[in-house]
Amino acid sequence: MPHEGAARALRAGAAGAAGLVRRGERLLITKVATTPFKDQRPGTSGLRKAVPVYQQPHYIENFVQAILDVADLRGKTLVVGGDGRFLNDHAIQIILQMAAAAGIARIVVGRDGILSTPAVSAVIRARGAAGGIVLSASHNPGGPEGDFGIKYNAANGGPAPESVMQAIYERTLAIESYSLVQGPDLDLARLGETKLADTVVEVVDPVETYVALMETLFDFGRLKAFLASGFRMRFDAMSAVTGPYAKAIFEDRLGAPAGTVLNGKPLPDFGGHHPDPNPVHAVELIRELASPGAPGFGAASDGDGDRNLIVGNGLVVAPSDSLAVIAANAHLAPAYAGGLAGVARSMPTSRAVDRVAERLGIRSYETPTGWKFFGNLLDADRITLCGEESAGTGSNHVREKDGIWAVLMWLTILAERGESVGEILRQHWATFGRDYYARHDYEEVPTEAGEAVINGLRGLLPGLPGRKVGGLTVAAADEFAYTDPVDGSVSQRQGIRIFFEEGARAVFRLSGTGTSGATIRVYLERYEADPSRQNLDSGEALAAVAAAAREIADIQGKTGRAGPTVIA
Ligand code: VG1
Ligand code: CO
Repeated sequence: MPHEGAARALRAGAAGAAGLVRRGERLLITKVATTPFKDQRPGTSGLRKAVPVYQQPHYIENFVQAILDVADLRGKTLVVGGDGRFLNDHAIQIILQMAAAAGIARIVVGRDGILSTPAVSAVIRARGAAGGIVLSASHNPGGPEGDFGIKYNAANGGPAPESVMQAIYERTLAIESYSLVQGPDLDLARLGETKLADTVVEVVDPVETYVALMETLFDFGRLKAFLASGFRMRFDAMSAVTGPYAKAIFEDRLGAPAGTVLNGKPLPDFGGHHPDPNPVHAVELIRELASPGAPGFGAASDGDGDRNLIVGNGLVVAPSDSLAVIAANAHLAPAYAGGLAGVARSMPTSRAVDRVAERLGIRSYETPTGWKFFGNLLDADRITLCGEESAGTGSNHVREKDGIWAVLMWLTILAERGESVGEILRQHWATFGRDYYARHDYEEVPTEAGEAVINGLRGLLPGLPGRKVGGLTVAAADEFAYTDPVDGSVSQRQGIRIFFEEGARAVFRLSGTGTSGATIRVYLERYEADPSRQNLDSGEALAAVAAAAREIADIQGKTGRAGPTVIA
């Protein structure tokens, strides 16, 4: 019995397609006529849309065919997996059938269609695959009313570069047909190999390769002894993909007691929650860590396992600070004991990691938002660590950000230093200064209003230097553009930056992952070198720069919004 998608495709094929084009003993490729969708332009991280958009006939197939046409994977190996959200299993069967029709030699797929984003990256690299398809809308909610997404990763294990994603988009605008091998759904619950036409489909344990990689980076014996000594932690998998990974690592390998991993079963709708590890959606974990007798370390990851949140007793570590602390302490983990080649951060990420790099005498690169911009720097060994303010940190072990890796890094730092999360953070600030940081999001504003804010700021740029706003003076202002130092490719219009003389900065950009209207992101930071002023509430510390940003951008005038919908 063909699954719904194939049945739909076959009906569509009967209606107006070229029909069956090749008939072999076990090979039956169906070519289905289709017409382009105009909205399949990938954003910051693949093609992310509301589930009903993806449920339109041909929608998944068109985009997958565009990937297969551009990537040319004939005779090669492809890795496929996702975060288990609604549509994951349906889309995976379509991808298998289409990949077989495209002549891919071997498809490595996680059991039950499950692989976290960093695990896909690890498997691509371990298996020498030519690429991977990741099914996820990351931290966006799932379920029939939620979001779905398709990402394409290249042979280095990382998100395909902009030029490839642009070519895929252009292909979606010209597509006239797609091809698939008909057949019943494959059983993805059983490990091992089956064949779909001439293609080998290999179902693998989603956790194994990833856990083996972590064991090469960290001293598991040391961490196990630390947890056995009575140190307690909590990991909130948010009913998303990291549950099985976290249980295998923290409970099975490192011996933390059962129950250390919360919400450890991946659910198609994430239990109705946002699998977003931020202070709003991880509020229960934060509350538990603040209660008397709580464990000393809390962490959470997102839908697809690439983000992380680090929580101490009564405090949450800002992701930009976490990147800086990891950079300053990386030598404590075996894989990084020899030092770092360099570090990188996305432009809106605070400059805290730059201060560490300066002290270490290594280079800090500033890239546009999105992990794909770190790939070349990692491949060329210019950097070892990188991260983003949006709760992503990672290293050269894969080419994605990696939530559990960051947690193991922090656990290592806690074990080696024997201090609390709060003590480590305060000492870091005392040494390097503190970069107070916040992001204000204005979600679901009309697209034109979002563009009006950015266009308005662009027009103001030449006149901004010297302007005094709410007690601050603009020192410089520009629109960020990036020239990749490895391949020379240029990415324009990556965000408006306003620098103030008082050590503050405001950055404005539009989100490239939202699925309805525009989301304006305003990133605020202010440097404080004086330890006696490093324990302010960050809202208070950033009040002046927030007010200046609001006034300069005239967000209220252009959008009608008096304030942000989310403060992260
Ligand atoms: C957001 C974050 C960005 C991150 C991207 C994908 O993009 O800001 O830092 O790389 O999400 O992360 P945007 O364009 O909405 O600001 V994930 O974990 O959602 O794949
Ligand atoms: Co994610």
